[in-house]
Amino acid sequence: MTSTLFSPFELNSTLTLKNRILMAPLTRCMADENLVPTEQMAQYYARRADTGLIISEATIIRPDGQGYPNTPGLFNQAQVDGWKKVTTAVHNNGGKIFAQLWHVGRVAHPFFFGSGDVLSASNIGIEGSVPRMRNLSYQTPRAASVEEIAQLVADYAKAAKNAIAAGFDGVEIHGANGYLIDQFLHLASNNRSDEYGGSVQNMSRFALEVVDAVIAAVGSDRVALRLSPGAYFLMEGHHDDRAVFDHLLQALNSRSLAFVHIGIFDDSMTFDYLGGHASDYVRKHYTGTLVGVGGYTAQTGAKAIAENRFDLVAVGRPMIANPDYISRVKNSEPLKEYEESMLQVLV
Ligand code: FNR
Ligand code: 8K6
Repeated sequence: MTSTLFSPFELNSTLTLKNRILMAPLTRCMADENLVPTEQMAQYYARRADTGLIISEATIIRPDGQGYPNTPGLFNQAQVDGWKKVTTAVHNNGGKIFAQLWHVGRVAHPFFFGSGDVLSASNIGIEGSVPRMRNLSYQTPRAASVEEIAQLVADYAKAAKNAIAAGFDGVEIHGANGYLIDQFLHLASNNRSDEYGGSVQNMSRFALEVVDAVIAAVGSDRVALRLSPGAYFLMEGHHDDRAVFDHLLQALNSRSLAFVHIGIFDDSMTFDYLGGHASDYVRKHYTGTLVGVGGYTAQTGAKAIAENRFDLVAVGRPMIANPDYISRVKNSEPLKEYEESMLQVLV
């Protein structure tokens, strides 16, 4: 029974969603050579405006946050103008859209931004190479200094302001999937001994500073956060990670965010150190609106919401395969199966 998905959901006094199905953030690597969103991207998002909320593909806050080709930015006027076309097209079709704010940290490659260091929480690198550009191996990052951390926090806030100037309804801070903020939150990538490492308070500090700066910039009603307490991508899990997330989620309870969103590919995964599914773990510790994701259909998403496991469901790959996902589900029409080859064009 999916009808519960199609009733409006009040996120807060500023934003009400027309249904409970979100378009998950999906990197498409289709921005132009200056990382400006294109007209094709505007049409692609506009076709999905009947979802309750679109979360944009991850969008870099500054040049050294880039780790994949042609990912859009939100750090100059041309990019703001490009995104304005996207948000206008979505709004004209009656939709709402948040920008996902991204810095990849140690997953960055200077190939994309010229000279300069790759920054992370610590000087702990990852193995492997940039997808689609296998000749570019990942570099050992440099631990950001306290001054550089302050600048990063300011740059997240500036990108959030740019997002609002570009017409977005809000922002989702990308704190998940092994990227910069997540690199501060996990033991495998943070061995600092200053105020940003070594204790649960210190390891949570960068994430909370970014959250607070972005809230100060655009207001808490328009700010969401994506988190991966269960390490599954570009990150190794550690038994003691849990205490960090226990602390972080408790601290987030008093921040009045629009929502927290699980960062995971398949929510049927379980994590020993979290005592089960990542979504169930966050539900237990976080009292605000929670978005579940990862392998859900409209049916299984509706069931999870009915069981109070989360409040809203985000859909990723099926949304790539089916621009008309919402009407197909509403009318019980069959869905097209997602295939990786679909990533080559914006349909
Ligand atoms: C993703 N995902 C993702 N997550 C994120 O936070 N920012 C992003 O830019 C991307 N980009 C991205 C690209 C592609 C091609 C895929 C397949 C996935 C993860 C995505 O938001 C979602 O969590 C997963 O796809 C799981 O949901 P589904 O696809 O099972 O509904
Ligand atoms: C060039 C394309 C760049 C796409 C970047 C974002 C892709 C995110 C996809 C996440 C995939 C995670 C798969 C990990 C599964 C691990 C299961 C243990």
